[in-house]
Amino acid sequence: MSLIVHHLNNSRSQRILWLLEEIGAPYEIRHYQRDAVTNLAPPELKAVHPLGKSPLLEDDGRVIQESGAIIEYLCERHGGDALIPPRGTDDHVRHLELLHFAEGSAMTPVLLNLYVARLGDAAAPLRPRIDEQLGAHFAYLEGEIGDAGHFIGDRLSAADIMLSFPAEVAAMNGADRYPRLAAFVAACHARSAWPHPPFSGPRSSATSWHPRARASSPPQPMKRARSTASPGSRWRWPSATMRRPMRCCASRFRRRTRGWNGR
Ligand SMILES: N[C@@H](CCC(=O)N[C@@H](CS)C(=O)NCC(=O)O)C(=O)O
Repeated sequence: MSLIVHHLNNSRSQRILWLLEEIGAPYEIRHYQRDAVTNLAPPELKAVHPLGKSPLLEDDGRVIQESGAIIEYLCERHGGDALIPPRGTDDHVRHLELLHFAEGSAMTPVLLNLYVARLGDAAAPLRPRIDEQLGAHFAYLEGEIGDAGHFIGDRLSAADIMLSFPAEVAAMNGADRYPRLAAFVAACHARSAWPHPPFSGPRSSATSWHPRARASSPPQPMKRARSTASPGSRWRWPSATMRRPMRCCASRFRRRTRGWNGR
């Protein structure tokens, strides 16, 4: 039985699709659409895992949650060894840190920013600390990219894949302040394995993200989500971040989504 990715549109699950394409493991996608108003995941995801979040990976009946764990699991068991530096090396330790930094640290100020923006002016007392933390985490990542354009050594690693999401947030909010992260994001988007979403527009909904993947439940056309952009914040939303990869195929497919405010 092949791997199944429970994939929510406009979500961090894109990293799992990217990794699977990089390692060439066969997989199926089960598609879930965010609610048009709340942008939350549909209740059907709770039937797969009690938290009802994506990504979720199913392998022979076992359901694995948490992007970093899924990525380590796939690298270990499904042909991604080359994306992890050899154990016992300094690079391996650095890789471990950065792989977990993506969800364990970098996403905290990003999500805080997302949530407090809903408070409008009431968020003002929190804003300096959140902005400072966003800046600190992104500046740290900017400094961790090597001259070869990767976080570890001179080739793509699983940490690169995990960090692509916070790097997109940084690049969308300050390409001038984070030129290395911006170049890194551009290089990620240029890889042939990067998952472009063909079903974000009016094209046939039976098409999955990637020609190699089989769509076992076809995606529904995306509905227009309510915009929740914060007038008080100088940071742009992760929604903008998630629109970035969609722009890759904007010439081919008209984009119909706006204002992703999902978690
Ligand atoms: N740390 C988790 C985060 C999972 C998560 O929060 N996923 C979001 C999408 S990016 C989600 O499913 N949100 C929908 C909801 O909370 O209803 C991971 O990386 O797997």
